[in-house]
Amino acid sequence: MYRKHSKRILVTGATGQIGSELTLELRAKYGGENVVAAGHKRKPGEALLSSGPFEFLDTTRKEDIEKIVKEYDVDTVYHLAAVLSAVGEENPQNAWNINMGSLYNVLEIARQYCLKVFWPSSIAVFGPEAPRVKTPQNAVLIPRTMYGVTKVAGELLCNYYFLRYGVDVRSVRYPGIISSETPPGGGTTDYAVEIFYEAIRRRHYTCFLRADTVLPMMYMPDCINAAITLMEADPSRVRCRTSYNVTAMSFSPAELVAEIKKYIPDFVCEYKPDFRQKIADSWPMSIDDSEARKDWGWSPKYDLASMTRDMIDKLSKRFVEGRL
Ligand code: AKB
Repeated sequence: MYRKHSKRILVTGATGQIGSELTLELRAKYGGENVVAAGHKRKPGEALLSSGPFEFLDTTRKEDIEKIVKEYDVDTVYHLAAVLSAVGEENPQNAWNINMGSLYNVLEIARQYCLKVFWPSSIAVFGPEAPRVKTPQNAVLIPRTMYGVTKVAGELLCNYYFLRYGVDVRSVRYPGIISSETPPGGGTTDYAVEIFYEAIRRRHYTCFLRADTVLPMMYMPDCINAAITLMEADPSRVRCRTSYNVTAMSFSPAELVAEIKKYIPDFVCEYKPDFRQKIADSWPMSIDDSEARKDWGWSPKYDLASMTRDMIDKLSKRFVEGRL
């Protein structure tokens, strides 16, 4: 069931927060023409369009995914298309249909065409019954959001396809992802990206979480590195086929504000918690990722200080150039 060399990769959700940067990294590594970006935006960004093939794709339509897999002779899929936690609570039925429907389609196609699959799970698999500090890999999974429900069901489905059909599917449970290129959409951890844009543009931000809400987070270079390192690991090192805990740092909005103020001293943050507070309160504050470190050498590079420095540096340059 394992193919030795990846030659053609399909990235679904390629116009999203993770997809837009992961696709470029995969193209740099494997060649632009070998990485097909697929998304549901009719007009993706210039960087995606000019560096390799782009296909419009609705991942709930199995035949459309299959068409791309056949046309490009795809052997590896990074399946990122999904509805996130906050948007998922606005329309849980839609979140179930998109998240589960598209994963099921990808796994079925992987079974039929012998594909290797990367699929991101999330810290949203945990609920209040799990220990909230240093949440272990095998803690109880009773999420309170539909997004979390789809991630738990998705992990079980991945494990099933591995055990039953030998599909080489690999997954990590991402914490909140902070990035400078494409903003996230519809997550509970999105404040940690929005705050940088608003700090630079307006010196003011209204945060939708309480000042003391600690959540696990990761900077985009580490997020990409986790996906590619896991996908390149020898199969014998991938002992977990549900999903690996991974993390890089944990902080609260107040701690992030203090770090940003080192660069923008007159920055002011107000706090007006909304429905997302309840979601955040049901999630871990920190994650134990020792199994990922032990099994396939996971090791993040960025902490709160180095991530903040890099974000401020990148976004300030764009602001000065009038591109923010
Ligand atoms: C979200 O906030 O929904 C995501 C996640 C933690 O999976 N960023």
